[in-house]
Amino acid sequence: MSITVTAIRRPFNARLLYRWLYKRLFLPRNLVHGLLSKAKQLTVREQILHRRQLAGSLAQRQPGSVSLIESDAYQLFQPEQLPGARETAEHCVELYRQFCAGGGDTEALQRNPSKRFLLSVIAGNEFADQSELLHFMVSRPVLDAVSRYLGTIPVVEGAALWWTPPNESVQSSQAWHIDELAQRQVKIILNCFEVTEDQGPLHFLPANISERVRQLAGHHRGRLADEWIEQADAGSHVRRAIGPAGSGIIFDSSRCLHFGSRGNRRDRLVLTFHYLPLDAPTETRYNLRLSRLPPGCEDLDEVQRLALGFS
Ligand SMILES: O=C(O)CCC(=O)C(=O)O
Repeated sequence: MSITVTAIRRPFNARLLYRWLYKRLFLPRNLVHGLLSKAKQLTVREQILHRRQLAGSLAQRQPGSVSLIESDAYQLFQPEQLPGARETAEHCVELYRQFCAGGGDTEALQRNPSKRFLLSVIAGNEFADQSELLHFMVSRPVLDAVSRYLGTIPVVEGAALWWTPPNESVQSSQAWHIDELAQRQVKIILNCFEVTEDQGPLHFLPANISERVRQLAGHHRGRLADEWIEQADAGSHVRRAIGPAGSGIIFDSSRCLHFGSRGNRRDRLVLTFHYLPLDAPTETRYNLRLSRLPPGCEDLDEVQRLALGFS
């Protein structure tokens, strides 16, 4: 039986409005989040309900599969724990090789002379013809774990293949921060090369420790100085996403303090993508919003299609 697949109605893109309210007018984050989420809910009420119900009816977690628990909101994983992780990492390395062969690396460095980190090899809708990678992003063990944690079937809102060359800067996401664009979201960072200590691995704190540190520091927005981690006696809780190609981390980047790409002495290549509720307040700059289901994705089930924005 053939089914008709159509792009679902998506709420309006609130990025400009969010930036204006939060960054220009400096309104409190909770207020901005609440306003924008409410406005979005009005436009897609039925879908939100459907996604919540579907998330509630998911089967129990299989022993050994990934999961996120409320208190610490992260899980490090090894390649064998996530089906397809190793192959996905290999595929990304091939894309990076093609990027370099076409001079993309030189161009990216010239375009960003003062930013030698998280340079996009591909980003956002450029994933439209990467059906293998899209399959990995919506693979059921991960999607189910995320849906249980968020209480809804989310959308894969953004994706990027990031390359970080050697650098010595400490700016922007190289300093401790949370991702401020939602109250909760789940991000995956997949190591595509083996990542060791000298490749600027992601450093992070579990959510409950992050909350304690932020409270002590009175942190509401922006970056947090390293000293606060020591002051809060949280140094021993810092974790690193180090490991072979295909290893990585799944975590709530809006609750877990983190930074990465700091002090690289060697290149690092990571695939990142993240899941947000449909009514999340705002979008990222590497937004994935596909207008039609990409060829090669016809076999996806309903939950997976919803995560890519299709009925
Ligand atoms: O891995 C990194 O370099 C940092 C990533 C990061 O901060 C983020 O994805 O929000």
